Amino acid sequence: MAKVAITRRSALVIVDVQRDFMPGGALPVPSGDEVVPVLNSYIELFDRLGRPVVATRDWHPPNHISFRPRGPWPPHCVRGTEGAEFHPDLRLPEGTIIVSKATEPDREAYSGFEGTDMAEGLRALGVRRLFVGGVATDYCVRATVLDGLRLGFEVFVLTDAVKGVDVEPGNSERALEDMLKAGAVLVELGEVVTP
Ligand code: VGL
Ligand code: ZN
Repeated sequence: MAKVAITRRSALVIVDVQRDFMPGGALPVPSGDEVVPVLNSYIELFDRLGRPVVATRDWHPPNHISFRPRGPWPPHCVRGTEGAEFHPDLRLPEGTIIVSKATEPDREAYSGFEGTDMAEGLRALGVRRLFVGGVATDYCVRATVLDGLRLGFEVFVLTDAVKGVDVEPGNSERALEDMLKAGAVLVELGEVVTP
């Protein structure tokens, strides 16, 4: 098993672990809540090492372009609503950097880098290596990982801490292949080592 180190220049990026993406929410990711305990394990590791933890959140205005009938999705993660809250069992540490995205009515933004200052914020902290988990594998995780690579970060995808929507069967598998092809590395908890 390949080992991957949480270096001094590493950060954990948790994508959109919000109530509306969980079973029972407005746009549920099947078994989406299963990422929560695994992410809590990663959070503990990063927090113990004093490495940054970033949590992105979909933070839509009520008339967002991605909502029917303008877009493909039911209304979800409307800023300030209960559905937009992080999963209550996600143990985000004090000092978590929260990145709100897709906040403009007429612009879709699946990536946590799109229209935000996440790249600048991470670079200012000296971060070069990202460990990315969350939902959905085939949308916001994929877009965030591909953007991270394009922006010059090393990106490790936490395969045991992501879940996809799979509107078409296989979409999450294909998304992981796309990330691999673009240069991402797939890892799981047992492969992550601390210095
Ligand atoms: C997402 C669909 C719509 C995601 C966000 O977080 O993956 N998917 N908005
Ligand atoms: Zn959305």
